[in-house]
Amino acid sequence: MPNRIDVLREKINRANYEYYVLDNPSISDYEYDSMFAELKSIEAEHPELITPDSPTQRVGGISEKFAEYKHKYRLYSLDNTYNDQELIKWYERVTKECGSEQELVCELKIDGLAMALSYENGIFVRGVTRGDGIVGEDITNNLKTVKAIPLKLFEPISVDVRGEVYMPKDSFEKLNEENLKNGEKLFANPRNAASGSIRQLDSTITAKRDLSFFTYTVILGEGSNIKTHWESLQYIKKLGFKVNPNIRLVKDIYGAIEYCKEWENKRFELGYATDGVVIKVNSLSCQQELGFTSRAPKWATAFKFPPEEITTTLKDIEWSVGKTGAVTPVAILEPVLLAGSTVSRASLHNYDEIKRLDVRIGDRVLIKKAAEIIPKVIKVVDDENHAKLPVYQMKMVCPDCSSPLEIREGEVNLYCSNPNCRSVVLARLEYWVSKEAMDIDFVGPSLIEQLYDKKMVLTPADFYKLTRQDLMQLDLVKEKSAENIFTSIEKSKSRPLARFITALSIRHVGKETADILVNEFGTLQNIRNASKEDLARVDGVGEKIASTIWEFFQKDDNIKLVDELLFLGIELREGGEKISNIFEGKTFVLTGTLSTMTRDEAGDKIKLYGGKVSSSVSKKTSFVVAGENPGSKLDKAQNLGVIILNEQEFLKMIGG
Ligand code: 0OW
Repeated sequence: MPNRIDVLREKINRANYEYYVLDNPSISDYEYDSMFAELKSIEAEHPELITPDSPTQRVGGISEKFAEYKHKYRLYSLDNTYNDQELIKWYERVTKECGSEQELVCELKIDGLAMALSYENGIFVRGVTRGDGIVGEDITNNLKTVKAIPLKLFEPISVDVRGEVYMPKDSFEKLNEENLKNGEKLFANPRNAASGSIRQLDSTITAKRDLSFFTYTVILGEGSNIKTHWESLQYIKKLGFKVNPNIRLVKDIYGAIEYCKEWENKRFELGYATDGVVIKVNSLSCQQELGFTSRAPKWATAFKFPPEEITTTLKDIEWSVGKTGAVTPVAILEPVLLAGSTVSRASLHNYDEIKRLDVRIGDRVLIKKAAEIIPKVIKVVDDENHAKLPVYQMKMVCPDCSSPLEIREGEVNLYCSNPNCRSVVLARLEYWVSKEAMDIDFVGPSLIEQLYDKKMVLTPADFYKLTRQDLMQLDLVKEKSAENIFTSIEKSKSRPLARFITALSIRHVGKETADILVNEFGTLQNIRNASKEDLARVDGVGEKIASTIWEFFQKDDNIKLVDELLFLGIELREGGEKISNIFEGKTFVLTGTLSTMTRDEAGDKIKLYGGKVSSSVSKKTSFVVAGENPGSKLDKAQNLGVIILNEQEFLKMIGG
């Protein structure tokens, strides 16, 4: 006779299954809550009776960090196709290899994060992020909070499954509304929100994020009599997992193409973000014959939906002043849902683009979002409304300080002519402290505005004159944060020379050009003394950038700034920053998210070992270091035969 605690567990797990897996609850929230409360109180009296599959065990504690875990079975990526022709080509390779026509299974490609789940005797024992497909992070506690992941299967078997953790769209909107209210950063899309939520060190935060999970792969043992992927999906459902209800078995590629066309628009009605369709050969023996490339199965392909376009109204054009004084236009739009997120601003690039498009305030405009970057205005919807609107006139004055704007030879941008323009100075100061520059924590835009408006910081050198007492004069800065800010500024005094050069906001000189200059000249003094010709001769610099660099170091204000920074104790890790030359002559490209360091930190390490870092893959690339969720750079490296390193292999090369 099962005791009360077993009955409660069974009922609550069943209720979770019906609610989170079947989307079809059979009991009220009230009934659920009272059973849950009863179970918690019994377990509180008899903690020795608690079992890992008890529904009360879904909210763990706080982890220090996530342990790495080497997957027992590798998690593969997917090759992409973008149109019917490519799909047909893929299918022809499949039928050529496997002989006759092949049935295919179509699955919506959930835009979330791939996870590997392990069960022992029906109990959930481990959940690991995909990582680089070979090594991931053990986030079992966090995954336990995802109620669509069963803690106990309907069969007491030991099995491994894979699926996608994701955040439903309405949970994403709700989370962003909360973050907006609390002045916290907003997530760009549900996938980023899911990523930020599932990798919380405090799983009680994860538990509040309303994540879900679709399962799509089960690793079948040798003895399995399952012959097709479709059957495996039914089996996954039978075990108690949530399988996407829109899967479809089709007889050939034309059925798959039809499915893709149907869902290209229907997907916006779904409660979760998708970015394409995954098409898989149904026959497992044919899958076996086809096998894998180095990163993806040949028996599956991802059809990617085209980046979306949508029409909305142009309400206004705002001009913002950047760190180089460039004044760029931003379209203020009637908010609209695009590619899974609400869009209210889009790029108009520059004044020439405004004239080329002939956009007018009040126009209906078509906007498009490629990859994950800010949407852009594609064209005006040329209708009778457009003809009635006045042509847009740009007031040729800076939107911030009203100084006249200047057009510089060979430039499309307009520039504020006032070097002391508040917006320009603030943008420069913000850039100085940014991650890719001097990387100063605890100093954000609002603090910089306070420091500037109180005339405590007008140039980057002024940061290094601040005392703790100065900082405590600022609003909301108490002793502890004054200490954090002061220490963080002090720490930034010893950064690699390339970061210092980057931080100076020299026009056209970002991280990559700064690296080139340091590799070439070795010390700041050599760069300051270099002639225009010396600079122009450097591969990757050229005439135009050479003159902006040379002019920068001729200007009195800049000479004074650099001398003052050095006087205030900035110690640049110059030529001697190379601690070995193992990477001499080697060029690296970094892609994806590394788990043990940021990409900037990895870049600094590569330079410490005499290597160079580039942002694009070419035949000259020596290595591509691929972290989690690598982008198209990995595909390009693959096609060019560039050596691909995962994070572990990279760390081994630097003795990490
Ligand atoms: N995101 C998905 C999805 C799916 C795996 C099996 C072998 C290689 C891919 O909905 N429905 N099916 C698969 O099948 N993968 C998916 O997502 C992949 C996993 C890794 C990168 C993509 O997110």
